[in-house]
Amino acid sequence: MSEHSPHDFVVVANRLPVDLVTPSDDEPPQWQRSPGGLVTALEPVLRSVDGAWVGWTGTADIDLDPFVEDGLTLHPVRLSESEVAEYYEGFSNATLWPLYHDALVAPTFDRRWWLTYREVNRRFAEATARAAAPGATVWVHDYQLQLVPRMLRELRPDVTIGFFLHIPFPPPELFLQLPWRKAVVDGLLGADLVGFHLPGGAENFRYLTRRLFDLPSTHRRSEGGRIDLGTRNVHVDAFPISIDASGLRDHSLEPSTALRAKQIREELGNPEIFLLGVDRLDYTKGINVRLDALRELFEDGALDPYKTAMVQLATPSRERLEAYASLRNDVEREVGRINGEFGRVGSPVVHYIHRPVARDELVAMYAGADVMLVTPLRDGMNLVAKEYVACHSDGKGALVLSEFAGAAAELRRALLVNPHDLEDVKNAILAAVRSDDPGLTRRMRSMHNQVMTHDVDRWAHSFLGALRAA
Ligand code: ADQ
Repeated sequence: MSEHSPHDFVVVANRLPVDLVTPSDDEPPQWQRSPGGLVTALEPVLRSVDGAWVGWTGTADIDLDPFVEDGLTLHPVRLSESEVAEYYEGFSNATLWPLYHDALVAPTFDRRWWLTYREVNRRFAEATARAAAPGATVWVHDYQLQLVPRMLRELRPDVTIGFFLHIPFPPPELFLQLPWRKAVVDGLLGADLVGFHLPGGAENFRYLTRRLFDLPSTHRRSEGGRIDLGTRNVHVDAFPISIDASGLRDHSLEPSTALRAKQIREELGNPEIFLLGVDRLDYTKGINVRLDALRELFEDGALDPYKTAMVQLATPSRERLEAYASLRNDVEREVGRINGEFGRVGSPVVHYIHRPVARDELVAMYAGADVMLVTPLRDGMNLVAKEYVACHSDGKGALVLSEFAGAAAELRRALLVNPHDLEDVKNAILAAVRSDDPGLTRRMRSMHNQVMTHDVDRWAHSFLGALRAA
């Protein structure tokens, strides 16, 4: 089948699963697969039903026809420079992102951004309508595209539409601040199934449909929520996302991983305790929470800085936004402060890397770290916590995990902390560094089993199964 003929299964996401990269000035740009969990989960489904993927290339002002890359049919959506600023950086990342994450940073409400968000959502809906075969199944992803389900249903009443939100769906009193709240809820109600990471998100959404549109709904444990629109029903439920757990476990068990993990420890100066943080540099991730806790533990004399090393990987993210630039300053100041007070020549305490790290290196870090610090102030799920656990079939290591990460609902045996309570975080770190504690091994084994049996494949199938049933 050619890339121009319609497809029975279509994934719609802000970004395509490939990035346009230019290796050097003399070479033409090439497509590189971005190996995210979503692609890993959906690739087999896409291949088995001859599916297509609709999304933006990540570069402004590129006009491309649908094309096939590595066997996947891709339908690029064009965004202009100003649309990137208003739809993506503006409404998506400076309005919705902070609003949905407890308004940790004040959301900006800008009417222009909203109009552009609507316009771009329409373009995605139109591209999807062209890509979908009669009666196709369409799976729309995330907060950038909440109006697509309604717009697509108007264009193509024959298709089945699922929507999944990757970030938290906020409590009603926060969501109701949004001047365009009715339009967003109505946009989502265009879907047959709306999925969230947690039951709380689904409940918040169901409450809002009652409050804003007076829609009756029911909830049963076995079948989730059902909102009655009169002419049809919209199903809402929780589907906690996961990772390619066995792929990651196998990677962690390769001899080259063990070798690299040992080298990393040596490069860190063979510390007794190796702590790790891995995040996008985002204000929701609570990077300073763990740095503050660590500094205080050194100040109190509870931890010895000469025997401790921490690696903080922080991928650059949304750098043109003010809140992100100022977060970067704060994190870098705190890293400098700790190293200034407690580091020695040739051996800093905190090793901070503001770059994405290759997968092999990341897995070696996960496998080698004694303690993983995951302390977001709010996080939809947090895949890093699950990735660390998948790399510990050996039962070693300890996970300090924020109660405000979606992952805490499944990883109940982590050392759970309230990231707003610094004493709580410090105590958990102290409990985590007791590597001779057999209780830590029991915790890790139980979490490892949980992650191995609840992988991303199971997530995708459970969502698509529910969509078929809806
Ligand atoms: P994110 O906010 O991006 O995702 P997360 O779930 O932790 O957060 O995923 C980050 C991914 O990037 C992980 O796979 C991690 O390995 C990788 N990564 C992070 N830093 C890296 C680095 N320095 N080098 C290489 N790789 C790095 C959003 C939501 C989450 C939700 C996911 C999936 O905010 O809550 O879990 O979507 O739904």
